Amino acid sequence: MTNTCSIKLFFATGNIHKLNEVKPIAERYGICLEQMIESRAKVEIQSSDLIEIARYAVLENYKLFKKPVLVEDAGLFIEALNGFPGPYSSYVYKTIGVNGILKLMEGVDNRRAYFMSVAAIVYEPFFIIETARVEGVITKEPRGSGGFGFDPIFVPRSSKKTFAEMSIDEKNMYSHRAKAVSKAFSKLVHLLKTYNTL
Ligand code: ITT
Repeated sequence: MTNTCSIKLFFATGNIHKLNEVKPIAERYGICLEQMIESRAKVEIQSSDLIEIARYAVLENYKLFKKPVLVEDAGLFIEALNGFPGPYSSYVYKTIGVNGILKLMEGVDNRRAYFMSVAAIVYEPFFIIETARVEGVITKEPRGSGGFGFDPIFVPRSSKKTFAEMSIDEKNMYSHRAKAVSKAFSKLVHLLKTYNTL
């Protein structure tokens, strides 16, 4: 790992919280992240597979902008709801939201759930895709005001706090996103070193 910024990556996301979470992790690998602010920052397809969504988005962004690009796609998978909302998390959050999920979970004892993240990078000539998940439980009430999305109702295993009750650094110690992007950044640095481009 290095502390200087020797690699630049454009993060294709419309979500500033994701950028704020990933930036400090990228810096540890000597990677400077810049948000891709062009109007088609994130090209999405509807698919039931997060890996397919991330792969398509990163390749489309690279084709359009010809810049080294990172895409990170995530979803919440609730066991008692057969993995719902999963790849539809964004739409479900915008429509029924946190309270809608809590309503669907009323009277349900099995609160187990996980977040999954897929981090995909195109950095010519390399294509990297890494996944990670964090297991946890869905609370009965929303708690905390930090973070975004379903953070107020998710408690990762071995913590008592919801993601929304944590600082960014604390969330990054547990999160699906921190794990997936760390794996992808580590692989990128390794490839660049191996091929003497760093
Ligand atoms: P992009 O522009 O990067 O696509 P997004 O907000 O649409 O940003 P995702 O597609 O990765 O993000 O995630 C889909 C939804 O899943 C997101 O809107 C949240 O509601 C939820 N989600 C994903 N990661 C989360 C996290 O770390 N904490 C809470 N909710 C999360």
